[in-house]
Order: sequence, then structure tokens, then C-alpha cells
Amino acid sequence: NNHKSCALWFTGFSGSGKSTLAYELDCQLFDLGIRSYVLDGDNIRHGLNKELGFSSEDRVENIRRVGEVAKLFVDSGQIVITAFISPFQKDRDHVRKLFEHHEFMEVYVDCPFEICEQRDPKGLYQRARKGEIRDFTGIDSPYEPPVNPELTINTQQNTVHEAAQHIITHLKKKGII
Ligand code: GGZ
Repeated sequence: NNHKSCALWFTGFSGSGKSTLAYELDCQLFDLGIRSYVLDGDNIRHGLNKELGFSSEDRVENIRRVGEVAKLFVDSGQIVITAFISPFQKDRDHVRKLFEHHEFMEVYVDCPFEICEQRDPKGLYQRARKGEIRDFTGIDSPYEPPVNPELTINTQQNTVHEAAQHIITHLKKKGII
């Protein structure tokens, strides 16, 4: 299949649905005959970024490395989807600069904080509220919503299937796939 390479950079709170959406998109692309790859906490924070925690400094370094890895995927001709909170606009802007203009799309996985906290799929918000986890995004660590994202996907109002469809439509419109 003929497609262009690009990095789809998801950003949003824990529990906003970044990884779920990333893997749904990965599947929908596969069904179109397009191979893509998802980078998320599970395959990066447990390996390459093992020694990094959740202080601001460590998050900056986490995102810097993920940006460099994403760049390698794009150089190799693939579509890479990254699913990290990536809370700081400055760091997302730094990553953007690694790419050609058309190769990078910042995707705001937009879900109200209250809903993310209610969903609490891993019980982390509850633990953060109790003070068992420090530096938790949205509680005692900041999140800066994207200023000018290529796409905003609301995961409260859309099903995961619809949300992935929106991205597919955008990729077609931009001539990536
Ligand atoms: C935020 C945390 C924290 C703290 C552990 N703050 O919902 P999850 O579990 O699966 O996704 C969250 C993930 C965030 O890692 P990222 O690499 O995406 O963060 S960043 O981009 O800011 O570097 C959450 C879990 O790790 N987690 N502690 N304190 N999320």
C-alpha cells in the first residue's frame, strides 16, 4: 500500500483514551492495508525510559526521547502513533521541529478532567487524591492543552470507533493515506 509517513502525536490526560484510540486507529489502518506502530507508556516507559519518573524534568526527557524515536519511524517510512500525556506545550513544539511540516500532527485527545478522574481505569486518580502518588497530572502536576493542534478529538462525545474514523478522514484529506 502506498502512503506517506507521519507522526500522530496524541496528547491528553491520563484516562482520556489516548492508548485506546491509538490501538483502534492502528487496527483501522491495518484493515486499510497500512501498517503503523503505537508508542506508549507500556512499550517505552518499561524499556527505553525505565529510569524516568514523573517529575517535570523526567517528563521533559521522556517526551524528548519519544520524539526522537518517532522521528526514526517516520524516517523509515512508517506511520507512528504516540500516546503520552506530554503535558508541556514547549516540549511538543520541540518535537514538532524534528519533522517536516506535513509529517507531524498534534492530536488533542480531549476529555474533561472530571470525566478522566471518574473513569479512573487504573485507580491512579484515587491514589493521587489520597496522596499515595505525587506529581499526578491534573492534580498536583500541570497539563497545558494544545494551543494549535491539527486535530481535536473529543472522547467523551465520540465512540472510540468514531474517534479513529475522524483521524482516518483527516489523513485521507491531507493525502497521507
Ligand atoms: C501521570 C502517571 C503518573 C503521574 C503513573 N502522572 O493512565 P495511564 O497511567 O496508563 O497513563 C499514565 C502514564 C503517563 O505516562 P506518560 O509517559 O504518558 O506521561 S508524560 O507524557 O507526562 O511523561 C498513568 C501513569 O503513566 N502514571 N504516575 N504521576 N500519569
